[in-house]
Amino acid sequence: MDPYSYQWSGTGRVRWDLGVACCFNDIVSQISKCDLEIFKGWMDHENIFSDRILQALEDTIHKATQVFQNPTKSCLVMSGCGTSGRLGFYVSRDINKFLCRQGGLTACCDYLIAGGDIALLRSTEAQEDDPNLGRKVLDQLCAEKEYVLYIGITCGLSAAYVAGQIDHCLQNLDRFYPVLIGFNPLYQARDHQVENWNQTCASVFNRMQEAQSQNKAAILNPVIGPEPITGSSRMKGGTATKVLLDVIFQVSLHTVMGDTNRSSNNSSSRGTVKKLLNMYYKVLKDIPDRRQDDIAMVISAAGKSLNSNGHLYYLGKDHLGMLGLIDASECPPTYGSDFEDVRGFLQGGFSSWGNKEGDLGNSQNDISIEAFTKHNLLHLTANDTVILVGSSSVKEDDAELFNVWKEVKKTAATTVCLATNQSKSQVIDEGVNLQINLQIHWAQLEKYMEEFPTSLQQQIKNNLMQISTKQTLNMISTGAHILKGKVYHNYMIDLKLSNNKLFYRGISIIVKLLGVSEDKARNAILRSMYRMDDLTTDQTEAQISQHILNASNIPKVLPVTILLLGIKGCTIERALQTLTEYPAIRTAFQTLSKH
Ligand code: F1P
Repeated sequence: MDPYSYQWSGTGRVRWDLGVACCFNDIVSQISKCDLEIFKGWMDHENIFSDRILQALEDTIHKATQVFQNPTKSCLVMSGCGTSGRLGFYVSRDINKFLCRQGGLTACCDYLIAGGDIALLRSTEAQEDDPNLGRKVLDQLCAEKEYVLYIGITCGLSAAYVAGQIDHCLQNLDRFYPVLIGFNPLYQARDHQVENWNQTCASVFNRMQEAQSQNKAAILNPVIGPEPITGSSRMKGGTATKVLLDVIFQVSLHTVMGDTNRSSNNSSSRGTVKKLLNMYYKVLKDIPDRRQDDIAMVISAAGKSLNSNGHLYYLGKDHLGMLGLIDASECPPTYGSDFEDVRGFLQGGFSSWGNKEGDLGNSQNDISIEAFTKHNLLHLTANDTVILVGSSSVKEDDAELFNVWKEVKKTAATTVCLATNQSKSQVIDEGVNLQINLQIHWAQLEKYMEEFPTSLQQQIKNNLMQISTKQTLNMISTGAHILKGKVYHNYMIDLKLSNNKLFYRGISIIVKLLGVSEDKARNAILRSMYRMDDLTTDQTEAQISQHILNASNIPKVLPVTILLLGIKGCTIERALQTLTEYPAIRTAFQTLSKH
């Protein structure tokens, strides 16, 4: 069996070709099928319903319960890089809000993300490579706490930042209970050398096994199969992360909120976990099935916008609106797109976003509806698509959002409503061009909900609406970039090589696509990064962190590399000229190969 056929990090097998999916409905159904592997598992690996994984989930739930019961001396920290860090932030904020709404419970969740709060909006992957930084910020955050439930998330078991933190927990097991969330088997954890460290992700994560056998750690790594777009862990990996985190909190809060038997009764807690997982399965299957045509139409509109140098904007409020910003933040690193191409705005701006560092300041990062009104509204044209995320919860008293939406509908832009709790056939919004009704069939889920108190039922419903919204937004932005030619077979061929893992991912994509050796691929990538036909010795011999520092902001590194290697005698100048004429690398490659 080829061990790489299901690996996350850049080497996944082509199971389907999203780059040429023949119609938009195909994109929806292929991504949906792929998401369901979260529950069905992959080949004969341990999946989310395997005994060991369910046990690890229950152990984590038990520890979370203890933290919620003793919030002054303990805390719960979710940490990760990129999408994993953003989802940790998102969930921690959601749970804290829930805790504050319940009498007698105290907010005690916190988050860490490599690169700090700005990384919640903009990718800053270089810091993902730094285990010492990870350790330091965790240590500082928890200095006052006697007991910490630490949940480190790294879909590919590949982030040194998280490995540094787990290492810290393993050295302080009297205070820390580490949980690792990821979706590769442990033997596929990243084993590359980490600069300035004598360990690797694999060596640290493997050490967790011993702690797990002594009930001092938990490894939550169901294997869920490759991403629809190789390595794009924002999609299925992100969704699986949110499912696991949601279930951990839903069950532990259930216990804390009254059913005290539950914490000591593993079989009933296992039953609850399975019920919840089944609800997530049903929602993630049902909505794309029922709304395939609607989602496909929006993908088509968004793709046309990106293809004609227009924009895709998400407007929203609260938790559903935040998902628009998270989806947007992932587009530049994944597809090499400009920060302005896909952007999200939130009613209330940073105060509603709720990050620790508060207002992240300058107009470029402003996420408020006011900023959208000031800088974007007036420039909307027929080339833009604007999506109101969670539209059914936007009421007239949300004056800011309500009024701006009225104005958006008067422009030539394509307007889309993404509604979550509409009744079946209700018209969502007069005057809107397209709509996707993400209404969940609650009646079918009633039997699963019965055992939960009403306030928790509402929380579970919110979480299910969130997961469905996340999935739909991922489909739209992914589909739009496929239409823009940013995907070849199922590889993202314009990703930013902005950290060690992504540098190697770039090499492996080139090796796979062009059948060249690793050395050749690396050399051509460096030529493309430095925009030089002949590299200096300093350049060829520099550490990877140096290349990233020098050249990670250079655009179209992989497209240029593909042309350099794929076309005989192609120079940097010719590659760049060709990409100006044919911005979609697929077309550029096909055109040049004919000459
Ligand atoms: C973290 C991550 C991804 C991002 C990119 C770089 O991955 O930031 O979220 O899309 O692939 O890495 P992981 O640590 O969760 O595997």
